[in-house]
Amino acid sequence: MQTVILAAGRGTRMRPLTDRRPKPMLPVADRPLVAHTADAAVEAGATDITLVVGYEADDVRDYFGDERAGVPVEFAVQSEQRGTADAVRAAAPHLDPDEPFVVLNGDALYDVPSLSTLYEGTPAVGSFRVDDPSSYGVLDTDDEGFVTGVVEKPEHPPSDLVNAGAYVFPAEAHGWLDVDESDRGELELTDVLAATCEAYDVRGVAFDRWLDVGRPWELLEANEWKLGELEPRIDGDVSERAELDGPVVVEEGATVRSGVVIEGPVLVRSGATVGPNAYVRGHTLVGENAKVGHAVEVKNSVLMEGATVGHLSYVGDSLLGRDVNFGAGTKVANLRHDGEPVRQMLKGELVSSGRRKYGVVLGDGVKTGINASLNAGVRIPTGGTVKPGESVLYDRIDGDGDGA
Ligand code: TTP
Repeated sequence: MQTVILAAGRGTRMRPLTDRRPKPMLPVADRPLVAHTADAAVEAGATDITLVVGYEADDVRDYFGDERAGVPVEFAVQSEQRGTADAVRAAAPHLDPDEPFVVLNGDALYDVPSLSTLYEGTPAVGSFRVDDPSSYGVLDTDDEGFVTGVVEKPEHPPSDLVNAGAYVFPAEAHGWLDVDESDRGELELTDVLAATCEAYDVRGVAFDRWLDVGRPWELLEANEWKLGELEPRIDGDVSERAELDGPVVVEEGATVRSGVVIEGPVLVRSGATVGPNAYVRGHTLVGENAKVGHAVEVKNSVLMEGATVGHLSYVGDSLLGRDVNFGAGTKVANLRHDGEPVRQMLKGELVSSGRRKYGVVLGDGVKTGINASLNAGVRIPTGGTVKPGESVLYDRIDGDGDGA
């Protein structure tokens, strides 16, 4: 079925990681986030893919080219982010108006068997069961279990099924894309779904696994998921005196030196070096050309391309942007003394990450001096510096808050 993947978002909640790249291009294990969406779509039955791009569009274009696993890929530009219905409207010239179409959010991970079930019939909407749906769009259903609509952030949720941003629309819906602006000033795909629910019995397909990747800690969760699925493989240069336990992938061109202990799931990408004498623990991505040096411990973290943690450092539950450089002895805190979930500033508000263990989010090119210490939940902007011996207790993005 023809498939539209929405990848035009600015990803402001992911700042500073999205200062220079669109959110769908953030790394999740061995490929960008949106590549997981596209690959799941191909496996589920996409016959052609239109990627809607906007912010930093060339990054997405350059990565995909004109096909993915034999399925043709085209690009539609949404120049202004006016909402998800507007994004699909931008894709319309690439679609066959006489055929149904699938729409997927390009910043979500879907499990393939569930997505395949979604592709099996028209119309349908994907959902995911959560304990507290009140902060999501929640599906309302009739007595027969068909979806009647989506209620945004309801005080009294009509079900525990949240909208997973995955839809199969009938051909008629091509004519229903001109929706009115919603209360929050956007042109929303849920209004196209509402029109579809009026005309059709819409199936709700509950996904077994799903993850919306909108906030920085969700990028850690996405990597936890996808690193856990990697098949162990050693193509790089690994010292006989290194110890690799559990699922570990060392790509061709990567080096693991003596005295290193790696506990998978861990992916060491091409050009990266680990060690000597480093300890890399589960769910860590050591990105292309990144370096983890002597007496460094890294746990449950993402080191993007070229990030360097050279000597005597601890990095836990953290996201390090491209070419970040840690001075010797830099330490990251990832736990509050009161054991409460670590909080982080997001769009001017202090938000709970829901994680007891959560470290820092550093923009591309951040440099720390020797013996710097970084408090749990702190973000440092792209190109930011931390002085030697400095303790960064509070968030540094736009001065938008005073606490972590
Ligand atoms: P959101 O997560 O709501 O928006 P975003 O990605 O810009 O993130 P943030 O709120 O942090 O700024 O978007 C959901 C999906 O829809 C995502 O895949 C991006 C896509 N999208 C578009 O392609 N065009 C749009 O106009 C909007 C609003 C979203």
